[in-house]
Amino acid sequence: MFVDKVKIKIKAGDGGNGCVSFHREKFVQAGGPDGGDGGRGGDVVFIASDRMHTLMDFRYKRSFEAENGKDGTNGRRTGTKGQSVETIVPKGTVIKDAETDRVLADMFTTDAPRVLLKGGQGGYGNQHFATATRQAPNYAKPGERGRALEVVLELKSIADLGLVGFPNVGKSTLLSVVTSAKPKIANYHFTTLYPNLGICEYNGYSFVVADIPGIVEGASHGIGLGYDFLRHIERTRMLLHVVDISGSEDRDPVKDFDAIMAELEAYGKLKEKKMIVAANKMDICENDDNLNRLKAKLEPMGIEVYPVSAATTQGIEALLTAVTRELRNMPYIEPFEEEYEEPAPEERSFEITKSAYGYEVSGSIVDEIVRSVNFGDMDSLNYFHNSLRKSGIIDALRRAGAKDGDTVTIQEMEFEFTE
Ligand SMILES: Nc1nc2c(ncn2[C@@H]2O[C@H](COP(=O)(O)OP(=O)(O)OP(=O)(O)O)[C@@H](O)[C@H]2O)c(=O)[nH]1
Ligand SMILES: [Mg+2]
Repeated sequence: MFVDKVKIKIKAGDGGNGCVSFHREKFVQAGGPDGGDGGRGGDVVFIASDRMHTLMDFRYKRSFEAENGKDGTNGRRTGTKGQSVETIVPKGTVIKDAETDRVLADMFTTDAPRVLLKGGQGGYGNQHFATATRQAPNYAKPGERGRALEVVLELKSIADLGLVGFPNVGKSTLLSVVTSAKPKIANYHFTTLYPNLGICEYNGYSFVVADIPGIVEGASHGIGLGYDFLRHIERTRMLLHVVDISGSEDRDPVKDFDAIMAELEAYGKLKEKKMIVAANKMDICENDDNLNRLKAKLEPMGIEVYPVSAATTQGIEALLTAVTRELRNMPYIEPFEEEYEEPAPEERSFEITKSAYGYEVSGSIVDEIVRSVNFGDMDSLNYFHNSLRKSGIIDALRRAGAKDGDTVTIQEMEFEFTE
């Protein structure tokens, strides 16, 4: 089975929590704080490979999570960093944000691993919170949470020359003749079900050829195999349009040509690509009528037509000479523009609701502050109060009408409001 589009979930590792600990040693009383920092969470990394050709593996595994960082421990020991998760995708895979459809990365080359999500930072241990007046800080910072994201992987093959045409015209045969690829070839429609790539070397020039399934009239409406697979020739520099010039199966090569062009146009930009035509199966042509009709139509449009036989290899050299002449003068295709933004730290917010009993504060800021506090400790409570003030919660409560002595509920804990 061939899979070239999948949706997966990725998540960076959470940072480990900072540790609360105090130095203990024989004969040393009241040692200082020595809680280590949490380790960083692992990253989510993508690597492109040219030995993988489909996204099939992702049908079975759709979730990729990096390891969390370990918590810090006593003796100022930093927790170990979480293992990154390295995901291998076929070269040419485009990674998009499933929600916004923005291109996050185009895995265009095999030598550039991409960090898509960075692991969360580890939290500071209590060793960092000692000051002259606060020698026994009883709190530490929790680790930062790793970000999670849903992404769409889309394989868009990277090739120089794309073969297009009706089914059974000899596209795969041609690929097998000009490259060492061994595609399936048979005398029926839709023999090719997924793209085959091969490398052609001709007169010291080498280029990648992509053979795709046949296109029929109405492919853009889902007839035949549809036309989604055209994404695999989107990035080619040039198209080689193969027609069965012998008109076998009672087909008319000129009409076939038009039908394919209509489908390419329906797909989008493909019609603007440079195109050369291979009039294939010349070996079984009774005369040159079809060839002459096709030439008469296309040559005035600037489209060259080369009579060939993939079966006997007649005309192949002239065709390859023309193809390499064009390719040599064409710029290479650029990767897609990436719209990656360093993910903003999770939107931190809070909300105040007023009830008959007083005020309730909720939201991600509160969760984080509460996670880092030891409510059994006076110092820690001061730190808590300070954090509430710094994040604007005290002001917001006052604006909402809170007065000294009012009850404020934060995560099921009740406090008396004091300015
Ligand atoms: N006589 C003759 N037969 C050919 C030639 N090229 C291909 N064929 C035959 O045409 C049939 C179809 O060839 P394929 O290469 O599978 O055609 P295709 O265009 O890839 O077909 P799909 O994958 O179905 O789109 C096979 O039986 C080939 O042997 C040729 O130049 N001359
Ligand atoms: Mg084929």
